Amino acid sequence: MTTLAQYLQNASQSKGSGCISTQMVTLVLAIADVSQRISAAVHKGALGGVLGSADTENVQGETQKKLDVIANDMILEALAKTEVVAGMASEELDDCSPVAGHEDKPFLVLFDPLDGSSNIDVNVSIGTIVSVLPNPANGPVTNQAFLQAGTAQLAAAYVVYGPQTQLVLTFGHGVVAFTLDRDAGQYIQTSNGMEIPADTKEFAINMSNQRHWYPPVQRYISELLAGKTGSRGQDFNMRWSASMVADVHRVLTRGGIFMYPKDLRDPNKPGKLRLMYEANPMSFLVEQAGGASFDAAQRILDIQPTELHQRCAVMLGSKNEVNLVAGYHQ
Ligand code: P6P
Repeated sequence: MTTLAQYLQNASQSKGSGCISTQMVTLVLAIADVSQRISAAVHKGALGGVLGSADTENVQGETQKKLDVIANDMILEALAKTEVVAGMASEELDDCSPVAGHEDKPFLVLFDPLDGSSNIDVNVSIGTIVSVLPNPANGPVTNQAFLQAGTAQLAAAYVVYGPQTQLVLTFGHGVVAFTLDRDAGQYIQTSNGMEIPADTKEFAINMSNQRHWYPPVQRYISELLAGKTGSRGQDFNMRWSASMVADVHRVLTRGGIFMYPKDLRDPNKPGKLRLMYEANPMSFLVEQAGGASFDAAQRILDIQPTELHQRCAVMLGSKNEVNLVAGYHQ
C-alpha cells in the first residue's frame, strides 16, 4: 500500500528521467491536502449549507455555485502557502492571482476548482482540474506568463469527487492514480499506469447539440449511431455525465472518446471547454495514457494560447477513434 507521500518521495529520489523536484513534491502534497478538504465539503452537501448558487457570476458569465467559490478560495490559500507557487489562474477569476513576493518561485498553477458544478446540487460526480506550468520568472507575474502551450506543462492532475475520491496525476512519465482512504486521511496508490485502449465502443457527447454540429462531427457520430447496420459494423454505447472530470476519468479507466466540438450556435466560439485549465491538463493526462487529443485542426497540447480563458473544441480518448474523427476534419 503506497501512499501518495511515499510515491512522491520515491519519485523525487529516482535517478531516471521521471525524477521530480522537492518543490513539486511540496506542491502536489498541498493539492492533495486541499482536495481532501474539498471532498469533505462536497460529500457533506446540503448538510454543510454549501449547495445552491452563490448569486455571483464568473468571468465566463456563468452563475457560480457556493461550492465553486469555496473551493476556489481554499485552493488559492493552500497553494500560496507552499512558497513554491509564483501565481495562479482559475476559471473563477477574471485575471491571474500573483502570490505577493513570490514572483521568483518555480511554478504557475492553473485550475478549475470545481468542474461540472451544475451537477453539485443533483449529486453527480464533479472534480478539480489542475495544470502546472514553469514560471518564466522574468518579472512580475501577469496573465501573459501563463500563455504557454500545453506541451510546457510540468504536471497535470484531477481529483474526481464521486463514489470514491480519486487523484489522477502525471509528470510526463505515465499516469498514476490514488484513492482517498477517508478514515486514514491518506491517498493510497491504486493504479501504477493508466492506459487508454486504442479502440473503443463508447462515445461521450451532448447529443442535444446534434443539429448544430459541423459536417465532420455529424458524419462521425451518425456512423457510430448506425452501429452494426452502418460502415462501422459494430454497435456503440453513449455516456454523457455533463462533468468533464467524470467523463475523462471513465475514458482513462476503460477507454472511450469524449467530445465537445465547436458548433454553429456561435461560430465565433471555438468550443465550450477552456484550453488552459480543462483541455490542456486533460490532454496531457490522456496522451500520457496512450490516448490522443485534438481540437479540430491540431493537437490540443500544441495550441499556442492568446488568452487566459480561451476556449477550444475537444476530441480526446482512444487514439484510433480520435485520429479517425480528426481525419474527417482535414
Ligand atoms: P453541457 C461543465 O459545465 C462543463 O464545463 C464540463 O465539465 C462538461 O463536460 C460540459 O461543461 C458539459 O456541458 O453543454 O453538456 O452542459
